[in-house]
Amino acid sequence: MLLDLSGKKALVTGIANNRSIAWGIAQQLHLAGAELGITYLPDEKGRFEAKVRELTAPLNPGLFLPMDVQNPDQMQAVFQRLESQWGQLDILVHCLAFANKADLVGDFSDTTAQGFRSALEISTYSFTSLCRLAKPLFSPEASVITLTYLGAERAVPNYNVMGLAKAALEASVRYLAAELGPQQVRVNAISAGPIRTLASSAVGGILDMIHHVEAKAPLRRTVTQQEVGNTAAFLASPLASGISGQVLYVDGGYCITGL
Ligand code: 0WD
Repeated sequence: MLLDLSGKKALVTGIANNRSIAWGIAQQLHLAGAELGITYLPDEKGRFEAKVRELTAPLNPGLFLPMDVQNPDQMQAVFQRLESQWGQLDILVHCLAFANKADLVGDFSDTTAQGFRSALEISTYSFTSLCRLAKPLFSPEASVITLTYLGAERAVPNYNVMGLAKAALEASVRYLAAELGPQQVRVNAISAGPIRTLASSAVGGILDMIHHVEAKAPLRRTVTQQEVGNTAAFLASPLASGISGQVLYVDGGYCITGL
């Protein structure tokens, strides 16, 4: 069986620029034949919108909509459009996260209640909200994908509150896989190795993390957005029809290493 997503409708969240992991995913889904819907985080001056619109134009997205996951009305509007224009959803990609910069450096115990709440609301609860809104629209054999990191299960310097958000996200994957499985919807996470992006540059010492992985990972390198995109395309396809509730590591093998 060849990887073929033609005729599938895919909603991709979290494209900020050409370094975004979501951009790598969108490109690979498009190459495999999927029709894309893109959401972007709106800002007052519309700079994000213009940048993401220009970047994604060559992929001819059938839907291009603002969605701040802290704005329930905006989220609902996306799914109303999706229902009226597409009628169903085959692939849902959740590829966004946020934590206060101050909470991504130094001592974990300094995390504020506000920082804790916003990290978990934006990075974790948004995944559950998206699945709830998409539930009536999922086609049989739909695939849901989110992005996580090893800091969910190990104490990684500076990752701090985001580690908790990712641990809760990985638990959400299991609960949502259990809930949506009877309607044949699969839910999985990709645990990516460190990649330089806008979001990761907020994590203190990200370059050191990347250099460490380059020295220690079995493949002696970190991974690319395209490699994560390839895995997302696989998970979205019938080739992965038996896989649900899993965390798949796309990290050059780093997570298996001891000393
Ligand atoms: O090393 C890395 N880059 C890794 C990233 C390793 C493993 C996992 N990940 C995860 C991230 O935690 C995240 O879940 O991959 C996902 C995508 O992150 P990215 O590609 O590294 O980051 P980026 O290109 O910045 O995209 C994340 C985007 C935001 O960008 P900024 O930098 O402006 O926060 O998430 C979006 C936004 O576009 N975003 C939101 N979207 C809707 N509503 C919101 C929001 N409230 N907040 C942030």
